[in-house]
Amino acid sequence: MNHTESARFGGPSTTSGESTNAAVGWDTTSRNTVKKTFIVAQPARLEELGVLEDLDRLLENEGVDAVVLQGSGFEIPDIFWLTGFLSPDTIICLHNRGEETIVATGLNTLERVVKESRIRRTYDTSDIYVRYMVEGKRIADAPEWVFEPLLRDEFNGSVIAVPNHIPASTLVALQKMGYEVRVLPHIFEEARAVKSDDEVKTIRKAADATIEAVSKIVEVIKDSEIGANRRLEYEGSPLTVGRLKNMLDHTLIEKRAESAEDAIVAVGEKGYDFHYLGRPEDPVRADVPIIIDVFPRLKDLRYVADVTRTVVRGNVDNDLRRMFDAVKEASDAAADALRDGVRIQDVNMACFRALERYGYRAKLLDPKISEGMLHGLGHGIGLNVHELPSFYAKEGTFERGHVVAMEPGLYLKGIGGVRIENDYVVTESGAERLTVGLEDILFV
Ligand SMILES: [Mn+2]
Repeated sequence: MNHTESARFGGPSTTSGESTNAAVGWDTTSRNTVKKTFIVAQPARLEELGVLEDLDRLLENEGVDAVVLQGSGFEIPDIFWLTGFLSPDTIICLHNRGEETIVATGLNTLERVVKESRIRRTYDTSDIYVRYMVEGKRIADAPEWVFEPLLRDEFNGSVIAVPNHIPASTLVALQKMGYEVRVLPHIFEEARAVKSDDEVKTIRKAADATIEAVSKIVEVIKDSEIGANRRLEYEGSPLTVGRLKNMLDHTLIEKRAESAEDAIVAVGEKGYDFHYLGRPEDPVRADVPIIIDVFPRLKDLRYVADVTRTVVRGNVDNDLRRMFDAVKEASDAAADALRDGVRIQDVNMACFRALERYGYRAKLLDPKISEGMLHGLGHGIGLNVHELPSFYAKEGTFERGHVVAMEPGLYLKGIGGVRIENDYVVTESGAERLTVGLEDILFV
């Protein structure tokens, strides 16, 4: 009996639209596990939207028959992307090329996968997990206990791909079992690079939350009094970076979003170091650029946005104004250049040339410089803050469905930094901006 076919089509299926209505078909033909095949009425969104075709095509190009994942949806974005299952519990995914993904897990996690994920094929490992418990072991101590029956029953090929984040113990176990294992470090990231309409919609939600949070603290900076030594005061007490970040976090949490790591609030010359996060006790001052770079994740939907604004309260001298003008032009030039099929390096160059017109140089063209645009133009965004496409790719083009953050910036010693960052989805006719509703240049 072909277990794969039985798992896909053997169980009774529900056709009602109720996502919690799971029918259970029993399959006791497996040799040492009692296997339940669940057919649930969850919409298989990724399949329906054709996104999994990207993964299958990549696997085919690499000549592999399946890919295996192990971990939790919270820790491993690839697992959440493939299954829609958000949990701290470790699950094992087997994706045979061209077929529906199988999730192997047991006990109450299995029930939750059936109820909460879009997975329609499961492999019950409950009795194996009981054995781990009885013998006081964990999967890492004996991965073959679970992988041997799973692959024997559900895998018909010989070459298995694994991403870089597979546990080392599992990699070794798969090799010992005699499978040819190919490490494809970026296989899922490549598959994830082109977003579905649904994913773009979700990133737009993250973008809205981010813009609202940044807008709120820009208002606070605007409403602050300029006190002694040009330090800002808000509602009667000194305005610090810590206070601004707390306000940022409060707005985000109301939108069910939270800073993925931290946020950058860099005041004045400290912004020259474009990685400087800002310390809670840093005072917020007038007449200097304040870089606010926020890259939060939606708590439930997991996608991120990435927005930077540089705001000045008070006086803007000519040198600083010139930096803003240059960065704004670079930002617009890059956005104008971004479209389906354009070479990645051409978008970089559109940005750098705009800066050159103002006499500023880019480190990517001139590695010796210590002032100017000191970092790359941007990065893909999605379930991670930095993902494909890479703006450093020597060859390669942007494709329809890529979602990117572009963040031209200028950094001058003694002055600090000016950076503008917005998120875009690449379309056939150009770039559609997702981060809307807040001016790029903010003199308040
Ligand atoms: Mn960014």
